[in-house]
Amino acid sequence: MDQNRLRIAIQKSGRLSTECQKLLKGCGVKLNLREQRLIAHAENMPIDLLLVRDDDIPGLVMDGVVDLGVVGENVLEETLMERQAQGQSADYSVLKRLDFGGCRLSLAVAQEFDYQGPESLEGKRIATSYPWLLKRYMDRQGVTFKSVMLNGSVEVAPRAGVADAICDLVSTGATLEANGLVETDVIFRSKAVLIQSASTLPTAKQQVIDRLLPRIQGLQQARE
Ligand code: PRT
Ligand code: ZN
Repeated sequence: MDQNRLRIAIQKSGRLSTECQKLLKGCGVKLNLREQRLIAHAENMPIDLLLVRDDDIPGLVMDGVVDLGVVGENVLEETLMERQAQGQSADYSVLKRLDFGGCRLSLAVAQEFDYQGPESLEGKRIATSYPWLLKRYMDRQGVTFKSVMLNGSVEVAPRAGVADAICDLVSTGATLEANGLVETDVIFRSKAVLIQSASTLPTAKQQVIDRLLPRIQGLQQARE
């Protein structure tokens, strides 16, 4: 990779990818994304895009492998807590909270569960992809529980007898409803954010960021 080109990590395919590409396009960045490769070079600006899984984006930024990244605050905060616990570098700064990717991380139980509050989950198994965010919330509630780590199909865990409750992302609530679950506690509210690595950038790269930011600001204002 060319050291002089600004490196931005975005989700390759998923809920954030279309919006990210739209954002860059709106900033005047011309991309050739036809071939689904790891790296895409902007044609008219010194920018290289890294197309990766969203879970990898915070680490790439915190390790200084890329200069910028767009990721959900849920993934960012979870990675931050995990890396801090493991003594890994976890520095970054948020350049902009974006107006897409909105969702909430919530606890949910089966309709027939007699839920009286987080204390109803004392000693229970909770399926989640966000064990750190869940633990922080439950610690604050003074409730101990067993975490069942699942990276997919979290919503079927109660029916499958794998867990008593779940902690998963919700946007419309349709997935919970379809699985006979009821949302009980919102534990984290999230949107996509543009983050920057903590390392000092060469002037040329910083100038590209200084050109992009007002454009992003303008795009978001236009959509309000
Ligand atoms: O492959 P990769 O690892 O990159 O993608 P992924 O499958 O891990 O993530 P993806 O594309 O599903 O989500 C990327 C990001 O979008 C998340 O980290 C959130 O920041 C944001 N986001 C916004 C959501 C949702 N809304 C959302 N509804 N992420 C996931 N969901 C899922 C949720 O997990 C549940 O399965 O959608 C379902 C619930 O939706 P509703 O509308 O039925 O409530
Ligand atoms: Zn992911």
